[in-house]
Amino acid sequence: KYLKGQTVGVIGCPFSGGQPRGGVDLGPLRIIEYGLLDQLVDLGWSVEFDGHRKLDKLRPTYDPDIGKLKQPRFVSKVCREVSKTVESYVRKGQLALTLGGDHSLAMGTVSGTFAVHPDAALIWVDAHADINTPDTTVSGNIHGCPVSFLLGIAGKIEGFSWLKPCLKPEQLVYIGLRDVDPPEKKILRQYGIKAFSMHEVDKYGIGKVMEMALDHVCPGRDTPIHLSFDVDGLDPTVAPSTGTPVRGGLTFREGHYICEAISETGCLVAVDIMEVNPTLQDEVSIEETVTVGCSLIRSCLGETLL
Ligand code: Z70
Ligand code: MN
Ligand code: MN
Ligand code: MN
Repeated sequence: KYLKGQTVGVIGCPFSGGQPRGGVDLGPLRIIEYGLLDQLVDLGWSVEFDGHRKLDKLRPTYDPDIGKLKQPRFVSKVCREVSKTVESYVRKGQLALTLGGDHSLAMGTVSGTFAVHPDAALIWVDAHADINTPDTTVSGNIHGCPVSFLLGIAGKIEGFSWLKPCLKPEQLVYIGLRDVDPPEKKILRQYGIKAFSMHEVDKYGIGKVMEMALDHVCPGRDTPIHLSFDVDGLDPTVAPSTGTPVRGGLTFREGHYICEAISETGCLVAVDIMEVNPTLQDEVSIEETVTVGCSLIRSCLGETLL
């Protein structure tokens, strides 16, 4: 509906500046090494990939905290560059596929999509709500804050003036939440943001949850969709190699069903696969996590079981 043909633009974002652990910047390289691009070609897609973004060169020499926020100028510069890249792919009618990297990158990816489709829907799959503001964050890690910046409730932060509020609360739906900070719960309630936590996934099943989630943000099944998928939304037994695993997450099939149901709408315009850290856990866990990342992407791009 919104894509011209079947071309996917792959944006490798080796970046870890939104949180303290190294290694998540190696996620995109491992996913590509694993053979993702060939898999997408086998699915019938034309693939455009001109190498991983050179993001480290954007690191400022001096980047003191702003309030509690850590590495704010670095995160801002990287997200600004990623935003332009995603925007250019989406504007060409290509599916923009971003490989993270930590989830602060979503300030860039989502703003890029919404620059082309201001009426788009954002489906955020995560254990975490990532909606802390610069005031409410305890950790100061910006990967816990991107949604507040996109909504325009983060206040004015030096260096982030390029990022205009682009997301309205009713354009957003969460799936998989189970580790939400008290001030984040307050924000979700205050803005009436639709969220299907693991409690709702247990109660209704993933089939009904996806129907309700899509009814909320994509009621006529004709709204462009941006899917931002943090692999820690999956259970740690399914995706162990991630910085902040939280027990009680989505099963392998629930994660894939989310991607399949979104793919079936024909409305998907952008996908982020975030927080794969191929330096955490043992080699088997790493391979499992990279493998599941690739198969989620294939489900998004139309792979079916039959
Ligand atoms: C916490 C914070 C977070 C991912 C951790 C955690 C946020 N709410 N997000 N891991 N992917 O620091 O704001
Ligand atoms: Mn996240
Ligand atoms: Mn539009
Ligand atoms: Mn998370």
